[in-house]
Formats: sequence, structure tokens, C-alpha cells
Amino acid sequence: MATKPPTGDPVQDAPQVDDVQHAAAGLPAVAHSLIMARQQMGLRRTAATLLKVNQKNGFDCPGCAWPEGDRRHTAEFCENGAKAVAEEATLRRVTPDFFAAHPVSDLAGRSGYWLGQQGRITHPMYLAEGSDTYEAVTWDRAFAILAEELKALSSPDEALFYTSGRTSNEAAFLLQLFAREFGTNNLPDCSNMCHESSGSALTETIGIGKGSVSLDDLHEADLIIVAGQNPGTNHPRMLSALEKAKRAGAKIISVNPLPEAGLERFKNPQTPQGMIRGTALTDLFLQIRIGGDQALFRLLNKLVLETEGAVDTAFVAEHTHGFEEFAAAAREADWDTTLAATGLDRAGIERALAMVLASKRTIVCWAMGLTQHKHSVPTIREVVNFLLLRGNIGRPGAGVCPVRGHSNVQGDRTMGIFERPSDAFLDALDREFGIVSPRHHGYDVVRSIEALRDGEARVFFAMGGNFVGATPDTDVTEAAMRRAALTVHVSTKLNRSHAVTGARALILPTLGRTDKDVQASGKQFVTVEDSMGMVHASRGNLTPASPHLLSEPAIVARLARAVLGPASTTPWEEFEKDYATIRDRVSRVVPGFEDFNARVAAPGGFQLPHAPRDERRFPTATGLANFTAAPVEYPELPAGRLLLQTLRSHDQYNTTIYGLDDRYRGIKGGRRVVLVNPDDARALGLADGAYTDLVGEWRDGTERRALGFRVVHYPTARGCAAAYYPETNVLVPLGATADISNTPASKSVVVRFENTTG
Ligand SMILES: Nc1nc2c(c(=O)[nH]1)N[C@H]1C(S)=C(S)[C@@H](COP(=O)(O)OP(=O)(O)OC[C@H]3O[C@@H](n4cnc5c(=O)[nH]c(N)nc54)[C@H](O)[C@@H]3O)O[C@H]1N2
Ligand SMILES: Nc1nc2c(c(=O)[nH]1)N[C@H]1C(S)=C(S)[C@@H](COP(=O)(O)OP(=O)(O)OC[C@H]3O[C@@H](n4cnc5c(=O)[nH]c(N)nc54)[C@H](O)[C@@H]3O)O[C@H]1N2
Ligand SMILES: [Mo]
Repeated sequence: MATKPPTGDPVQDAPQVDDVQHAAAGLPAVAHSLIMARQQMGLRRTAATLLKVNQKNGFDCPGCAWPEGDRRHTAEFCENGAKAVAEEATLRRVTPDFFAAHPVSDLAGRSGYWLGQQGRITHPMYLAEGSDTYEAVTWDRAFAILAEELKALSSPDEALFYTSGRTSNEAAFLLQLFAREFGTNNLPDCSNMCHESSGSALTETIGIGKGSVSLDDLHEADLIIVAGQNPGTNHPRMLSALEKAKRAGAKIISVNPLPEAGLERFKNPQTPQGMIRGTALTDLFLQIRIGGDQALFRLLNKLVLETEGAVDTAFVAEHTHGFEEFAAAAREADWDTTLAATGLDRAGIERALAMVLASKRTIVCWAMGLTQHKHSVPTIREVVNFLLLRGNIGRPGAGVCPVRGHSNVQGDRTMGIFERPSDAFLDALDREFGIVSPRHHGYDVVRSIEALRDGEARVFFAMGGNFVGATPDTDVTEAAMRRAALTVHVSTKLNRSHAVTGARALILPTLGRTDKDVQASGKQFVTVEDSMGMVHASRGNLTPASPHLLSEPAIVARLARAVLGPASTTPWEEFEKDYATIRDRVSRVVPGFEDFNARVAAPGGFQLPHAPRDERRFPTATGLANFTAAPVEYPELPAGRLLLQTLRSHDQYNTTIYGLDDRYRGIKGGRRVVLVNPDDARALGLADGAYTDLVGEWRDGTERRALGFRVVHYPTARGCAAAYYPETNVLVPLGATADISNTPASKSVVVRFENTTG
């Protein structure tokens, strides 16, 4: 199996290398975002949109799930938020004429960058069986096709309903309700590839799969450990919070195989002084080997245990379970194994320990660098052990902070987008709607692909996202998708998933966050939940990209009516007319949403309850916070191989490619690069600038290839390499997933290098 760079693409991938940057944000970031915004939407629209991001009467930034703070300053946006807005508010259009000129076979040869650059989709489009060209279709006909295929299934479990995390609470609630009324829990979502490992680890240990800190906590912390996260690119507004914490005296440890510019120094564009000098953020950089975090935290835990008076014994006695077993396991930790697993030196770990012991309030933040490994769940549990030991959960300035990706990925899960819902949730849903939800679990993302591959699923419906672009094992996944009877994408923009279809396919164009949403009862707003459990309203203010778009709630409501017919007593028509009626139902089904409509009217919205944070109550199986004692694991590396992580460049939003530069890392004009430590590169005979194929080796003996990557000598940790996703998804085997959470292990792929031939 080999995946070649897409051909027929006017934009050539010719990466150049420039200096690595040591600071993030600042004037260049503002300038870059404005240039791109102007190119996409012109001056007037740029002003109309960018001033409304994250404002009281504006829309929620579709960029990321970082919370908004007090929402008072104008221009509370960051470079990547601005790019996300420009990408959506673009004036470019993909019309039926475009599809006539570009058959599916043509689209399939284009890069993701090219597809995204074509603009907003204007009409519902249908690809008939045997045809190579999408044609415009009426909404009624589109829903009739969907109903026909869904009703023809021999079981509701042959249908898959995927959600990407931009979907509003209202649309998500309707989609899961429809799926369950239809009869399936097959609700895979992007979270399965993202923070599922965090959810799994936290639910078992503290009783709720969400972070326990607020923005104020970050501002008040003594020590913030940022592990496996690149906020300068992916959560730029987090840098303001880190800066504020530093000003108040906090220390920051960054744990990462890469020296990420945003964590080194932050130039705050909102202050004149910040623009010039900036603030150094990281006090201690632990340049860890990929997958070494569990070993690091385990040793730190042992060292804390061995320090007189360091353990919060009162907290441990009153609030936790499993301490003895955990302590016994931690005492087994030894320096040699830890140094081998982490690639760190003793002095670095001892400095970290001193900072840990000096801190009364510690927060650990993390993202994909911790969640996408085989042993991610035990790694995150070890982080929880670390915090529990010194009582760092459930008091100000302390706690767990998994930093979410998509702007409403956390809210979608709260609304019931989950293939393994709790009985309590389904009971409440059934009571409210008089339905009988299926109780057996559904498929997550990886199992959905297997089901398509094995002919066990036949209809694939996606509420946003780019399923074949974002999922692992590209060749396997694309072949699986092509076996479907019908694939349907509710989308704003074109992507790879529209070109890799089942026998029939539909594209259902929808409103984005920035678009005005008017229904029969008047102008609507939707709601979202950020990474810290704050729920607030989002109102678009732009004239929609086309008069033919339907909102996401309207699409689900009409789909439900077409499929379920008069037998359904759910008021789908009412829901479409007035989203407040959806929120009324949510308030009776989902705990924490009581009086939803009234409370969301408050400026800034409201905070969802979180028992560990609010009352040091841990709703776990034991009723206490659970220490755990998993064996320490770390990836093994055969000689002549490196561990490859697949990550984001500065110019992309997941599979949406904004441009071909990765400014902070000094890469320009191309994406097919592989970053290798110069010493490893010399040992492997990889000259800077040489082209190499990446060959993924999997334990079952199979190999996967990604062709033609430019080698860049780069200061990553020894034994490690990095290249961008989604180009490298082809290297991640479908079976390579995290234990328990089943999240693709896309941050630790064993690869060897072969000279590019031809
Ligand atoms: N601009 C922009 N913003 C985004 C996104 C985007 O694509 N573009 N995506 C959004 C989404 S959905 C998500 S989930 C988040 C993702 O946010 P991040 O998790 O920051 O994204 P990645 O680029 O995957 O970066 C992973 C980081 O973990 C480090 N890392 C890799 N392996 C290890 C390891 O084993 N240990 C440690 N300690 N570190 C490791 C990498 O070097 C890198 O710094 O961002 C969200 N925000
Ligand atoms: N190798 C590797 N693979 C990964 C990752 C990795 O780090 N490495 N990261 C994983 C992670 S963390 C995630 S979250 C997933 C992301 O997986 P997805 O969420 O599926 O992918 P995105 O690229 O975010 O989806 C982009 C598409 O969403 C559509 N869209 C944008 N806005 C809207 C909207 O408002 N409504 C609707 N209906 N559609 C909209 C557009 O058509 C756009 O093309 O990828 C995962 N895959
Ligand atoms: Mo994500």
C-alpha cells in the first residue's frame, strides 16, 4: 500500500526551511490573520466578522474550545480563530456549475488544501449510483433518498451517524435523539480520535470525564504543567491565561518532544509592551521522548511519596481510594527505566520535582500528545495520581485541564453524542420523549470503519467533519467507505470525504457559526460548551453563503420527519421553528441544564456543575477519587527506526489546510516534511533536504508507506520524528489504538526511512 501525493494539483508541495521561531503571537500573527481574512472575505466582511468573535452578542469562535474569559475586549481573537472565521466567511462559492466542471474523479485527485480553497457549498448535491458527477437536488428529494436507504436497512445498527465537534448543542441533541428513536447508538464522533482517552481516564478516577479547572484557577496556580500540547498554534488564547498566571508568580513546566515557540515566549498582541518583548513562559522544558509521560509522572509520584510531608494525607484519607496499591506500584519506579523511557536527564527531573514540591496549587494541562498513544489511558490516570497525591483536585488554582479541540466537542458529548451512553441518560431521554432507546452500545470511529469494511454498516451520515480525511489507515478507510450504499455529509466546505463516497452520495450544505439563522419564529441562536464547562450562546450575523442552506437543527428535524414519519410523536417541526423548544427539552433530560433558556440569556452564559471541582465529591464506582496502579509502558523502538508523531502545522485546522507554511517551526511552502533530530538523521544517513519515504511498521508484520517527504533537521527529542496529519494518516494502522479508549495511536508510529525512488 502506498499513498502518493495527490496529483493534478496546481499548488505544488515544495517545502523550504527557514529559521525556527522562539516566540508566538505578536504583530506578525495579527498581520497574517488579517491578510488571509481579506483574501477570503474582503475588507467590509473582515471588519463585520472579526469584531464579533467571542463578543457578548456575537458568535462563538469556531477555532477551538478554549474559554472566552470576560468577553468584553474587542478583538478577542487570535490568529487561528481569525483564519477559521475567514475560511468560513469566505466569499468564494462552490456551485452546481463547479460540480459539473469537476467530476468526483477529478475531486479525488485534488489536495485537501485545494478542495477547501474553493469556497462555501451553495446547493444540496446528489451523486447517483454509477455517476461521476454530483448534481443539484431539492432538499425534499435529498431527504427522500436518505429515508429510502435508511428504511431499507435490515437493522438500524447498519447506519452510522458521525459528528464533528463544531455542531451546536441544539443540533447535537436532535441528532442523538433521532438516532435513538431510529434505533441505534451508532454515534461515533471526532472525540473518539481526540480526547476519548482523557474521558475514559477521568471518568474512572474522578467520576466525570471533563476538566476540573476554570480560567480563574489557571490565573491562581503556582505551577502549570503543559504536557503534550502546542497552544501557540492550537489554542493561542491559552497563552494569555499562561501569561497572566506567570505575572502572578506561577511557574510553567512544558513537557514535549518539540520546543514549541508558543510555550517559549508569548508576545501578547493586546498590550503594547507584550508586542515588543513578550513574556517568557516556560521555566523548565522537559524534552521528553514520545510516549514517555507515564514513566515520568510515575517517577515523580515515587519521589513525592518519598519526601517527608509532601503527600496531602488528609485529602488522601478522606477523598481517595486505592492509595496503598498505587503507592506500592509507584515505589517500584526506578531512575534507569524512567531515563530510558523519557530520554530525560536526572537533573531535569530533579528540577521538576523541586518545582512540584514548592507548589501548593498545581494544574496539569494536556492535549493530543498525551491522548493518542497505546497507553494513553494509564498515562492520564498517572497524571490524576500525581494531582491526587498533593490534594490538587477540588480547590482553587489546582486540577486537571484536558484542553479540548473543536469548539463544541465537549458540548456534543454532554448532549448525548456517545456510542456508549449511560442508562441514566437514556432513561431520561425515554421518559421525556416516550421512546425506547436501544441499550446495547454502538460503534465508535474505529469500529465504524471496521463495520463499513466488513459490510456490517451501509449508510454513513456525517454532521460536519471530514471522516475519511481525519481517520487512520487512509487506504483501508477509503476502501471501507466506498463499500457503503449511501454516504451523506452535512458540510460547509468541500473536503476529501465528498470525493470518497458510497454507491450514492449526498452533500447537504449548511449554515456555519458566522451565518445568521432565521427560522419561522424569528432569528435563532445556538449554544456551545467550552473546555471548562461554560455554556453560552452563539449568534451568527452574516447573510448566509446561499439562500439554499439549511441550519443543522433544521436538517436533522427534516431528516427525522422523512424517516420516522407520523409514527414519531416528537415535535420535530416545532424544534425547527424555534430552537428554544429544543433547549426546554434539554433542560429536562441533561443534568446541569435546568432553566436552560433563562440561564443562557445571562451574559457569558452559565457554568455546568462539576462535583469534584465544586464540592470535592467524586461520583465514581467507589464514591471516592480512585488512585490506579497500571504497569508502566512506553513504546519500544527497534534499531534504525524512529517514533513518528503526526501533528498539526500552524496553517491548518485539522484536515482544513489554510496555507502551506508552519511559521513557528520555520517551514514554508509545503507540508510533506519530516522533522528529525540531527543526530538521529546523521546516524540514519538522512541529509537535511533529502527526500525520503516513510515506512510504517506494525506489529502484525504489515507495512504502510507515505511517499516523498523532505527531511528537516530539527531539534526534536532523540528517537523521535514528526510529520503533519492528515498526510501521514496512511501510516497509522486501524488496529493501532489506545487500550480502553480505542483512540487511534497517531502520536507513536514506528517508522523507517527509505530513499525516495523515481
Ligand atoms: N489552529 C488550529 N487550532 C486547533 C486545531 C488545528 O488543527 N489548528 N485542532 C483543534 C483540535 S480538534 C485539537 S484536538 C487540538 C489539538 O491541539 P494539540 O494537541 O496541541 O495538537 P497537535 O498538533 O496534535 O500537537 C500535539 C503536541 O503534543 C506533542 N507531543 C507529541 N507526542 C508527545 C508525547 O508522547 N508526550 C508529550 N509530552 N508530548 C507529545 C507534540 O510535540 C505537540 O506539541 O487543537 C484544536 N485547535
Ligand atoms: N494522524 C492523525 N489523525 C488525527 C489527529 C491527529 O493528531 N493525527 N487528530 C484527530 C482529532 S484530535 C480530531 S478532532 C479529528 C478531526 O476530525 P473532523 O472533525 O472530522 O475533521 P475536520 O478537519 O475538523 O472537519 C473539517 C470539515 O468540517 C466541515 N465543517 C466546518 N464547519 C462546519 C460547520 O459549522 N458545520 C458543518 N456541518 N460542517 C462544518 C467542513 O466541511 C470541513 O471540511 O481528526 C483526528 N485525526
Ligand atoms: Mo480534536
